[in-house]
Amino acid sequence: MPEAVSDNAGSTVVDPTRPQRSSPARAAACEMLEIASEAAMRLYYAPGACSLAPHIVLREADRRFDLERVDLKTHRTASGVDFFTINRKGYVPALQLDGPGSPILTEVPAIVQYIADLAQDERLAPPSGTFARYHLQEWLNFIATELHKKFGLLFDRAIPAAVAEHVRGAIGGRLLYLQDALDDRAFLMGETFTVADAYLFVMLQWCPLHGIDLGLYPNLDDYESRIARRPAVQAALAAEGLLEHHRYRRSA
Ligand SMILES: N[C@@H](CCC(=O)N[C@@H](CS)C(=O)NCC(=O)O)C(=O)O
Repeated sequence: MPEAVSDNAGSTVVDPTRPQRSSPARAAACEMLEIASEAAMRLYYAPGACSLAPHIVLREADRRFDLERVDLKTHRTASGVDFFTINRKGYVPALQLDGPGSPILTEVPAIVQYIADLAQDERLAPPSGTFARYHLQEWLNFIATELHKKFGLLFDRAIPAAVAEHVRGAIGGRLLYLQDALDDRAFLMGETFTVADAYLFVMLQWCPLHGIDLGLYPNLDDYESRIARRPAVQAALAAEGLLEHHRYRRSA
């Protein structure tokens, strides 16, 4: 993995080492993605939030990027900027494509696909227009709507206990589906880690926070553990200060 360097503003800079996998479809797509071809992107994140998914993907793709932390209570960034001026929706992640004043991309599924396309790495996302790409989007949408949105309710301490219990049950049903899906494959799309796995990994980190025992879903438990060992994932967890809290870290 490239070495990460932190500055005093809560930013991290990662040295570039780009994969060279390419295809004609990829090359065509990348012509439209020139905007951030070599520039350092900036990911606005909060530790352990869904922004961890694009953070992992940036590292898997060996992209050069800066990290800037956002305080989700005050909506201020580490450098003191009102985060609503960066993302009018006020939530992380937000990816600034090319330095101050450049376009901002939001929404996890859009950001992770953008990074994969820039990296020209067909391991992270199949080429646009292929059936496999729609299959990847099927997973991203499933994670966003069937897991992420439901977990969002559980993070809201104001919801009544009975509603929380109902939501936990609904999440459990989706985890059961994933448990079955992972019966015959290592990752959601098959034998290769994709951006959908980065997103699902983050959802699985939230299970123990809400009393959901991953041990009830052995395939998912193994999957989480396998992904956690990836160098890019370890680096992202470390950069967000999460390594010591990670559920699979065991003391000697
Ligand atoms: N639909 C958004 C959801 C993003 C989201 O829920 N972000 C949470 C953290 S996981 C957040 O920043 N919440 C704070 C807020 O909404 O003010 C996406 O896919 O990016």
